[in-house]
Order: sequence, then C-alpha cells, then structure tokens
Amino acid sequence: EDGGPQPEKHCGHGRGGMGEEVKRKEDQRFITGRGNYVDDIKKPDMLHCEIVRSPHAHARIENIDKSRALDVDGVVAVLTADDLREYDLATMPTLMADTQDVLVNDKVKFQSQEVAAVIATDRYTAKDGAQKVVVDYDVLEPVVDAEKSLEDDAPLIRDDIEGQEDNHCLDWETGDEEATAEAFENADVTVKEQMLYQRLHPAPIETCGAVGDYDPGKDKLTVHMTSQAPHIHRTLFAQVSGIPEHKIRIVSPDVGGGFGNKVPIYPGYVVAAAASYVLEQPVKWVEERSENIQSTGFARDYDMTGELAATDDGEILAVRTDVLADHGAYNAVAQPSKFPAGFFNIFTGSYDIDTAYGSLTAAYTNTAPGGVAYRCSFRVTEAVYLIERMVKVLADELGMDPVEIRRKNFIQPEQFPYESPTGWNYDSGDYEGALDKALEMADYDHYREEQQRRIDEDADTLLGIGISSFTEVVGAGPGKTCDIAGVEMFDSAEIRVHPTGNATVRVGVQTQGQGHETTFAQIVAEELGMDVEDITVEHGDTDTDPYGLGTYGSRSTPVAGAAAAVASRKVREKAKAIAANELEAAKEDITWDRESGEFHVAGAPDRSISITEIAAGAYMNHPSSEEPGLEAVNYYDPPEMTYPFGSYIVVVEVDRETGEVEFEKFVAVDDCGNRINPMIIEGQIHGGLAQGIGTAMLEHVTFDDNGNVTGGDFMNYLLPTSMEIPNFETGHTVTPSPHHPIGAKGVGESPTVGSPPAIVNAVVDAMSHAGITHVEMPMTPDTVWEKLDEAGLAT
Ligand code: PCD
Repeated sequence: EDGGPQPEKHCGHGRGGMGEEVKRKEDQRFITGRGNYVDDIKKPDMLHCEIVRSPHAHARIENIDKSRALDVDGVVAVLTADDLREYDLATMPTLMADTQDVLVNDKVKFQSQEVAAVIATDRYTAKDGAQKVVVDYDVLEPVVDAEKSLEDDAPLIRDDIEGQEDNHCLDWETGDEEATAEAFENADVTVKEQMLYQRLHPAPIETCGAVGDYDPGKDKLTVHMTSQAPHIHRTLFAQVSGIPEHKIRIVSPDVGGGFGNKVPIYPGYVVAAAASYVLEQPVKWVEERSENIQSTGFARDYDMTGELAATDDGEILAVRTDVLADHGAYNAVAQPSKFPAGFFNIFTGSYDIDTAYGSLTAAYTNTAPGGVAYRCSFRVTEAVYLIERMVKVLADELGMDPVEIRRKNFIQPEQFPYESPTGWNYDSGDYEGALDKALEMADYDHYREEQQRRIDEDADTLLGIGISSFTEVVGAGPGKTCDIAGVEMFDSAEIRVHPTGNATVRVGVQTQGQGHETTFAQIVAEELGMDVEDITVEHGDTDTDPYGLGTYGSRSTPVAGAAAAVASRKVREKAKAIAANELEAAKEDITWDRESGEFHVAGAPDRSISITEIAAGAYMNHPSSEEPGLEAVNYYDPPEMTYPFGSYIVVVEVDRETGEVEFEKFVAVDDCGNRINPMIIEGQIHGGLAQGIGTAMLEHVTFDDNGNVTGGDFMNYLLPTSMEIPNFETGHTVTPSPHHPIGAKGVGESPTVGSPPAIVNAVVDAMSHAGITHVEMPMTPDTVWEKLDEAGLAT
C-alpha cells in the first residue's frame, strides 16, 4: 500500500499533494504588505537600542564615558560590558564553543565590534545618544590576513584565551595522507592549482534584529528575533542567562531571507533581551545594512590548494588539498560541532576516486567572526568549487574534453550506496544522466564549434564553456554524528486534524522565504488525502512548535519533511481504526488509496470514507478501542544525509578588449529526488543561481591594512541585480533518496553550490587554449583583462 509516492507519478490527484505546482500560500500576505517581520513588531512602551561600534580593528579600551549620552533627552540607559557582567552576560558562547564578547570587555578584535549599547525612547534618539558615547582607545596593530596572522611577529589577537601564544585557531585533516602521497608518486600526470574562495557575506533583504520583551508579571522573557533556529537559540539563551528554558519564548516571525546569516547568535540579540529584562520594558534592536555586513557572520574565506593525480587517459587516482581558513576574531562558525571544517571532506565530489587527503589550518584575524554556511551545507560549496575546478585543470593538462573526463570518473548508478574515501555514504545518484540532459539542453557541440571558429578567426570575443557536475551532502543529522551545541540534529512535525476536517501542522524548522507554509502542507495533503487548502503550517514559535534544529544546510525537506510524512502516516494509522468503526469493518480490512485519498474496505472500493468524515468520527463517534482526537507528532532522526546533485553548463563570451564577461547560455539540471513543488524548486534554483553569479563575478568583503572593511556596504560589496542575471534554462532528473520516507532530497542550496565553478570554468575555458588555468573570483573585468593580457589575448 505504502511505498511512498513514486517519482513523477504522484502529480495530479488535484488536491495539491506531492509534485503539484501549488501557488505559495504565504505570498498573499507578502505581496499585500501584510508580512510580520521583527521590525514590524511594536509594543507599548517599547524602547530602542543602538549599538556603539569600534572604528578600530584592534584596540584596547581605556575608558568609556557615558555621561554625555545619558544627558540626551530620551536616552534611558547606556550599557557596557561592566553592566552586563553583573548579570553574567558579558560574554556568550559561540556555536563552536568559543567565547565571544557581547560588548567588548577589554580589547576590540575587529572593526565594528560591539562596544556599548544605548537604549532610548525612539530609534533616532538612540542614535544621537550613541554618537555621544566617548570611548578612549589604545590602538593596536591589526592583522587582517590569515597568512600574515600566522607569522611569528604577528600581533596576538586572542590574549583572552589562556595559553594562546599565536593566532592559530585549529588544525584538521581527513583521508589517508600516506596512500595519497603514494598515488601521487606513481601517477602519470599530476596537476596543482591554488584558489581563493573569497570572503562573502550572505545578504538577506532583512538585516538581523530582535525585540526583547520581558513580562515581570509572568516572569517570562519573550524574544522576537530573526532566527533560522529558534529552539536551539532558546536553549542557548537559557544556558547563558540562567533563566529556565520554559520561562523563555523565542518567536521568529516572518524572516526576510536567512542564507545562513541568521543561524549564529549575535550580541544585538543578547543586548535587546538583557536590556528588556533589566528595564522591564520591551527593547527593539534592528541593525543597519553596513552593520550587518561588517559584524555578522561572513562566509567562505578558504584559501585552497588543490591537486589531482591521474593516469594518461584521464582516470583520477587521488585528490589532495590543503586549506588556510580565516575564521576572523572568534571561532564562530555555525556548523555541527564535530565538524570543525564542516562537510568540506566531501571534496571527492561526484567521482569514484580511491584515495584522498585533506588538511586545513585555521587562523584568527582582526576581522568579524564567521564562516557561516551561506547557502551551503557547511563548506560543501568550497569542496565542490575545489573538485570541479580541478577536474577542468586536469582536462586541460591532458587535452581532454571536460565532458569526457567526467564520464570516465563518475560514480555509476549501480555503485550506490557509495562510500567515499573520506567516509561519506552517498544515498543515490545518476550523475551521467544529469550531465547528458544538460548537454542536450545546452547544445554543447554547437558551442564547441563556435568556440573554435572564434579562435581561428581571431574574433574580438572569445567563447568559453564551463561545466560543473556537483554532488552535495545535505540534511544533517543523523543526531549521533551531527549536533549543534550538543543537541542532536533531528527534526519534528506535529499534526492536529480538527473535528471539521482541516488540520494544523507545526514543524521544528523555520522558513525564511522558502515556502514551507505551502510545501509542508503539500506533504501532509499527499499523505492524508486532504486538500492542501485545508492545512495550515505553523513554525517559529518555541511555545507552540515541537523542538527542532532549524532551517539551514538544506535540511528542512530531508529531516522535517520526513517527520511530516511519518507523522501523517501515524495519523493515517489511527484514521484506519476510525474508518473501521464508521464502515463497520475490521481495522485490518481497511486500506488507503493514494489516488482518491479515501479509506475503504479491502475489495469493496465503494464502501469508502474520506479523511474529513474520519475527523468527525474521531471527535464525535470515536471507537472505544481508541482515544478521541486525531493527531500525531514525529521526531525524525535521519539514518543518513541526502545527496542531491546536478550538472550546470555555462557559456560565456569574453570581450578581449575590456575583459567583460557576458552569459550566452546558462543551463541548470538538478536532481533533488522526488519533488514536492516544481514551481518552488524552480524559484529556489533561480535565486541560488543569481547568488552564484554574485559569487563568481562581483562579491568580496575586502579589508585594508589598517583593518578597515573596504567592502562593508552595498557601494563596495556588489550584489547582482536583474541587469546582471541572464535567462536560466532549468531542467531536472529524478533519483529518489532510498532512505527518505517520500524519497526527497534538499535543493535550496544546490544552485549556489554548483554554479560558481561552472562560471569560472567557462571563463577559464575561453582562455585555456592560450595556457590560462585559473581566474580568481570575483571575476571583475580588470581581473579577466589581466589574464587575457597574460595569455597574449588582450586587444
Ligand atoms: N523542495 C521541494 N522538493 C524537494 C526539495 C525541496 O519542493 N525535493 C522545496 C522545499 O519544500 C522548500 C524549498 O524547496 O520549500 C527548499 O528546500 P530545502 O532544500 O529542504 O531547504 P530548506 O531547509 O527548506 O531551506 C534552506 C535553504 C538554505 S540553507 C538557504 S541558505 C537558502 C535556501 O533555503 N535560504 C533561502 N533558499 C532560500 N530561499 C529564500 N527565499 N530565502 C532564503 O533565505 Mo543556509 O545553510 O541557511 O546558508
């Protein structure tokens, strides 16, 4: 009866179940301006908080004079570390067990670090007050470059850590060093390339913010905050503040984009909550754009060396990589605690490579902390960039077509479940299938000919074709290997079917724009034979939702999506008992028909009953063998992660005079297993590809030698706009996950993970006939022009 929905077969029971392009329920509210974001929240007597930030990257604080700020009419309080220390809140743990100052205790470690907080009756007064806080700094020499920070004479950043004598943060390694070295010695061919995955910043439309709202009557602290993970944030708030967890409520209302930026806890949240507790009035803190870019979690900043060893005919024997990671001033990476380098060790990618070794050193620098998973399952993006770039480098070295070298090395469909040399268990895949589809859509052969024609005719523009055949690992847990601050990474769903036949579904994950209010309703509609319109999905409130670990790392579908399916099936089981009672049959004789969504007596399809009638029966005529009511909850600990994949083909035109790059064609074929909502998936792909283009072409958080952030606002940190985005052609294949209850894998991150190497490969490909092997991101016209010049191709 119940093998779960079959690929592509489940479309069109017409109830808005799996595979149907249901319009997003939440969009009515967003499009008509009725969303409810943190900054929309207004409370009686609400105060406003403005944070005083350090203009210096490295400086000791000699004195903070609050008096002039306190003189400003409307300023209620000025808080510094000394005030927070009274409540034991001067520091807070990061998700990687480092200790970060909430407000600087002694020494500033990065520009824009939080020094003091001014609380006032309105936002403008708070800002005026903040400008009147006088801080005396003893300015120290900063170091903003990971390589320089590891030099002997570099200034020590973390003198707050006992025994810390240099700026070394951590070392990590994976794979078999010796076997890999041996493979390299015996190989016909080896290639090596150094590449920087530059520092990026996730840039959600909504910046971070919070409204702390302590109710002294109930002795309860409510914090409305921009959180991708409300439950774990509540647990951490409880641990840090000593307030019992049931006396804390975290509400994450509508969130205007997360992208990994809203996973960590930031000082602003703590200050707003603490100020509200102390002043017994609601306190709002909402940061500005430049504060968001300059002080909240950055992403990437991995300086990677990649090496491949291969045979003459292109069989890859081994991969080796060494990484220098910049972690900023604190180790505040947001990733499962047992994975100091995230899931970077997936760097063997889609290829059946026997031997691999990776090593990594991380350094502290005088820059904002981070290393968050920006549209990336914990460093998968860096890993995919490394291997997909290296395959292109190897293809060029061997004079092979990058398609052929991929075909030769792909893990084959029959090899799944596949164990990689660094210990991952891939669930399913058909990499060649996705590549074939992309090749067909991209008219590959035609563009190869056109490329050659332009070279032969010495044309003004060169053509480059780039491919990326990526594999991800998304959907953390399992709980035994993955935890955040000790809490296992399961997830949850609770379903309550009401007497009149509609339902409320609550999940432990929290949407930030992905469309969960629609897709989770679709899963339940599919599994219960209900109409999607009859189901409301709730999330983001720790008082009412079941505990969950939140939305990031494309884990909602793999984990909470599974929980929603399993909880639905529990409801279905109980529904059978009620159906039996209503139809006067034995429970064992009741079957459920996915097509009609009805329950009927086996062999007698006309004796059937819908879930609506069953709901009534559960409350109005329940059988004596059952409790009344119709609800279920499931906490799902996934047995494995899921491995979505895809093949992207990008054709670019490179102007030999200006170095400008234009997209000629952009094909993205994705496979996320069984698809819940194809329209939402396409939207996810479009958005993520735009972010991939930003990564490859525009974005970089830069610093000068004095530690000033020179890429800390939208004048200097360039996001792609509709002007830079080409027409995307999307396609898909369907390879279900064998262990997921509905065969689905994640998809939200795939485009950002898969596209940068395809784009860089395309630009390199335009110049590889002249010996160019790499172009560093972001590939601005001047960067590209320098490469053209180096290759003698510039005109
Ligand atoms: N899906 C379907 N089907 C399948 C899968 C999936 O339909 N098979 C869909 C779902 O349901 C949802 C989406 O799609 O709705 C997605 O999903 P996923 O993949 O599972 O994911 P999630 O968890 O939900 O989410 C997350 C992601 C991430 S991670 C990111 S960054 C981003 C993305 O998501 N973000 C965002 N997307 C998006 N969108 C929007 N609008 N917004 C946002 O913010 Mo991280 O780690 O956090 O960094």
